[in-house]
Amino acid sequence: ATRKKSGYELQTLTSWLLRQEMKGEIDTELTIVMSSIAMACKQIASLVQRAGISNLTGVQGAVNIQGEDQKKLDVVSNEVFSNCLRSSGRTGIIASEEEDVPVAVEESYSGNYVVVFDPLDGSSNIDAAVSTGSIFGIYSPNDECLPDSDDTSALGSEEERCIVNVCQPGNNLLAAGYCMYSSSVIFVLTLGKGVFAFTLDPMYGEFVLTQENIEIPKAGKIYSFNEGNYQMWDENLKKYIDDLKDPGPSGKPYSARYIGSLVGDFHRTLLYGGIYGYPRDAKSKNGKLRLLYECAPMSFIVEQAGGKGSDGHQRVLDIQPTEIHQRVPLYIGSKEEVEKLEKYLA
Ligand code: AHM
Ligand code: MG
Repeated sequence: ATRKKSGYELQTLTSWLLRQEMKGEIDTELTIVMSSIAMACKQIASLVQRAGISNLTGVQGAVNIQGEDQKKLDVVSNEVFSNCLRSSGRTGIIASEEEDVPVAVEESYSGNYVVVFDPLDGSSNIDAAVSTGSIFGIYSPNDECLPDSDDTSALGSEEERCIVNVCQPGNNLLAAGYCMYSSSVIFVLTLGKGVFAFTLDPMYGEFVLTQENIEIPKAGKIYSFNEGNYQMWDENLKKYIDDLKDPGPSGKPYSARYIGSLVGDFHRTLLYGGIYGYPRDAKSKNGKLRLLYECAPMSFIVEQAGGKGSDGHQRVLDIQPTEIHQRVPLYIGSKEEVEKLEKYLA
């Protein structure tokens, strides 16, 4: 018999995950990994909100592998994320934007899942209290590189094995999501069956389900590119952007919106429609964004919402990574908008 729903019933992320587990959509292990990620995001949300107060902003001095200044909060967020995943006891390998190479979780803690993440993306926004976010993707171990016998020597070092496990195409993702630290803290998740959003209720300290089966508008007249790079772009891309600005018969050109935070720019695109792009240019032949923990998880989410994620020529999810910190151009958003751009680049 179906019980009448009381007006006071909130669906929290925890109860939603347990329901997915009962329905057989995910196993217990993945439920635990997801919960530990949610816990990490709550901790990072609190760190970001208190950043100015706790004097956590500013450069720590170290430069990460991509040659960028590492902010204190990036480092702290990376530790928070790694610690939560380790203590879940269900993660085998983790790869982070902030670490040079993926690492195997120590034997006593380790489980199966492979988790890729960017613990604090868009961190140049922190000092001005503008939106940032965390991005993650979860894979099963890559069977092709699992040892058939006890002889693991053929597989090379532990580091090599970790890299093979992590370098999987987005098509293999089991789950992906992000948490946006903005005027609200919003956790967006897909387990491969639709996209769901949960808002952190500061009163309860819990993520509460606020949007089910999100669908991105088929088209949308907002474009989100760092146009400061215009002079360095390919001619066909310049033509595309010029055409978006043409008011045409309707008298209404596209609107420009750019936060400089992938999570924030993506979240707006998901809800309002339009296109976000980070193209290749004369200086960076593969653009800026990282395939594994930025472009692939976002592409999985957008496809689950009925949109598209492309490198300009092919689906991002079809790209086989060859390196952990590989960059690819990214064009993501409403289906019709991404297809229109692909025609210009063809
Ligand atoms: P980060 O991982 O170093 O924070 O860089 C990624 C960020 C994205 O969030 C954002 O979309 C992009 O870099 C903005 O780059 P730019 O400042 O070149 O426009
Ligand atoms: Mg990043």
